[in-house]
Amino acid sequence: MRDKVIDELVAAEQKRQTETFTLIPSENHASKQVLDVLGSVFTDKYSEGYPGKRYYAGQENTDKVEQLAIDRAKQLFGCAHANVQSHSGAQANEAVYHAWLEPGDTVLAMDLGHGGHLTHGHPVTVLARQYNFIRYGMKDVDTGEIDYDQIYNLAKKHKPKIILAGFSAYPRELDYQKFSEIGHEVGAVLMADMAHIAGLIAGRALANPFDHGFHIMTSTTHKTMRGPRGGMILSQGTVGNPLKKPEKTIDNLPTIIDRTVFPGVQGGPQMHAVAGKAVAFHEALQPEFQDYAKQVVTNAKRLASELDARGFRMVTGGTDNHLILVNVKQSFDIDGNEAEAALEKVGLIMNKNAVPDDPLPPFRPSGLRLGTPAITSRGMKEDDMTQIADLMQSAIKHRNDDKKLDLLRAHVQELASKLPLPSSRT
Ligand code: DSN
Repeated sequence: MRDKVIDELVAAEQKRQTETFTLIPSENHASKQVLDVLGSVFTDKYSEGYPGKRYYAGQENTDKVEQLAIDRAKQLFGCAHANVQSHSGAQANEAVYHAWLEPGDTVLAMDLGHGGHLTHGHPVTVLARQYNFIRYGMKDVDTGEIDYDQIYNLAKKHKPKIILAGFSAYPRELDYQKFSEIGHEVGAVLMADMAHIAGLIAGRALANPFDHGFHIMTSTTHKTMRGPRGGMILSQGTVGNPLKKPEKTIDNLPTIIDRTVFPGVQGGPQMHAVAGKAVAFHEALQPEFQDYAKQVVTNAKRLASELDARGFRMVTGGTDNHLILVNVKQSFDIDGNEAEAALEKVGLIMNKNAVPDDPLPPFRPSGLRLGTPAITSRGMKEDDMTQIADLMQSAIKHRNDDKKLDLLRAHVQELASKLPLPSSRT
């Protein structure tokens, strides 16, 4: 018997997404084909191993699907190797650490409070029990300048095995060349966690760490990549046979990584997700995707300047990518929860977030994080950012006036009705 309750919840979620604007910077709207493939018969198949080297029969189609995903990822990012089996960005990072590090080895990574990610060694993670994480941060939170002298000094002192560039709440470009020079001087593997901006790199809107001597890039496939939820690991080096244990060298990273993903930390890959990744990479290889990636950044920059003009104080003063971090405590003397709730009432969906060295606790932080990947997928251009900024300002100003909030919500719904989700376009 069909589960009508879940059918109704899917329909309700479709309606919620259609009638609101998603401004959470790590969310996006996948295409119809990505959604179709995720619900395909590939979900039924076990494919432990890699194309041509499987532990189960019946792989004539899965082998082709995975090889296409691998080849397209390599083409998009200009690298020698791609592992598309990681179930998430967190698992991709975990696999890289286990591939290259011995217990107790040191990783130099960005502090969570300055924009890094939990998997970059936050003390609450299991990873922090196994490895020694040293953290760097911004020199100046008003400009977002990373303290490269601090990174150099920490690298000389602690001799990290991995130097990690990457973030989940940092609105500026990183200087990959500087990371690379430091990493090569101390003999560290250079790893870029590009989960947030991989689509912007693939779309040539932002710099590619591989152009600056990085060895490894990890990412999710659902954020700016606009594909299915999942992860991937890209690397340089020589691709070898993952069934044979190679010597631990930088050149052998591709093989070491493959062996660590499977059988090291995962069992069967989720072939419906791998097929969805292949579709998303195909979409990202089209010329229109470059227009999309550039528009995401143009929209974010314009939104930042419109917000600035309305009294929103932003960490680093603006943005170079898709992401904006507002200090709502400093701007309006409210916390991130109050701002998030008021904006949700009018149909603008974003998330509370800590600001650097936040005096408030993580569940009630001072900041609000937002971004433009999803609204750009719905077709918004830079001139539309004025309306978004106006609506945000009004929602915060009238946060205790339910009647006014209802009127604003009706206005958002009307705007949203003209911009259908990409998956519902024919
Ligand atoms: N949850 C993701 C984000 O929102 O940035 C990172 O893991």
